[in-house]
Amino acid sequence: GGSDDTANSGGGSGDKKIVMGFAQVGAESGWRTANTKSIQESAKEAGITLKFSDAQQKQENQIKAIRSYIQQKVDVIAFSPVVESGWDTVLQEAKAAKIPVVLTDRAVDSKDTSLYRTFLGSDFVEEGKKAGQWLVDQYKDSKDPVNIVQLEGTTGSAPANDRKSGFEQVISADPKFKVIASQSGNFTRAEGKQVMEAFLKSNPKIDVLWAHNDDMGLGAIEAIEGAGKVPGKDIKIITADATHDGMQALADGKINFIVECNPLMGPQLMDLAKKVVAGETVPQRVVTDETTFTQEQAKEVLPSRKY
Ligand code: GZL
Ligand code: ZN
Repeated sequence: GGSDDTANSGGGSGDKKIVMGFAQVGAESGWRTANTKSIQESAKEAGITLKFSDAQQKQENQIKAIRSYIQQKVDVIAFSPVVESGWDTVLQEAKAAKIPVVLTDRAVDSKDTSLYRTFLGSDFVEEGKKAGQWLVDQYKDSKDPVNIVQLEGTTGSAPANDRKSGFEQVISADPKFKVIASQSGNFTRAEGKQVMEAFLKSNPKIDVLWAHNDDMGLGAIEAIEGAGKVPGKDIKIITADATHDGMQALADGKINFIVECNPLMGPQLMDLAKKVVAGETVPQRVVTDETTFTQEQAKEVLPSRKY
């Protein structure tokens, strides 16, 4: 579709279509699906040619994809690093090839911040703190121990590391809060269900589940109901993301609180990419705008949610 600009022999850099290589994590969750849709739609709207790859949550596949974009001499590379570590080599190759890199969604722990132009994504520590604060407020009048189980995101990923540390920072203020079990469910519904089944078998008294995304929380709900307990009542549930299925469970009373993580970063990404390709300086860090939802708020906003 659109006008065929190859016919336009202007030749000026202004009218050459920007080619972006995007190395996506995978298709592991409802959040990821919404994120991919936002990126693909925004590229079209921005007139940017998008080369897109799905790494099935494997770092070596993302590295392969980035290397292929370097070979193809794309104008800009963007990706969401599945884990924080192990990126310096391939990012140095992109730098040597003079291809700017934009980080979206997840962070890398590279010390050399010249390896990427900007990092556009949520503050996951903040998200963890919001989850912890809700719990502190819920139990402010009780002295009894609160037994918490935690379904962590993908091992080594920024959201898993940072949501865990933000949450634990806040609840550590009161020793009644006890994280009695904590394990990765790799951000998927199936693994969230499996791990929750194991938690239920080995822990007779679980008061709260903190799941690092809706999908693991929804899998855990199946496990909780399978064990004859009532999610949202016998076991309070907090999740992150606020995707449609999570918000539906929140409205239905099976989840108690959701910390939003906004996946709709496509428009900002395309805007940043144009600036970076044009050689303009961009902020090193762009933090995503997002909020939290109670059961009442979920009922109100569900009809107007985009994902
Ligand atoms: C967070 C994102 C996480 C989501 C999960 O920004 O990286 O990955 O919370 C997704 O749903 O799998
Ligand atoms: Zn980190």
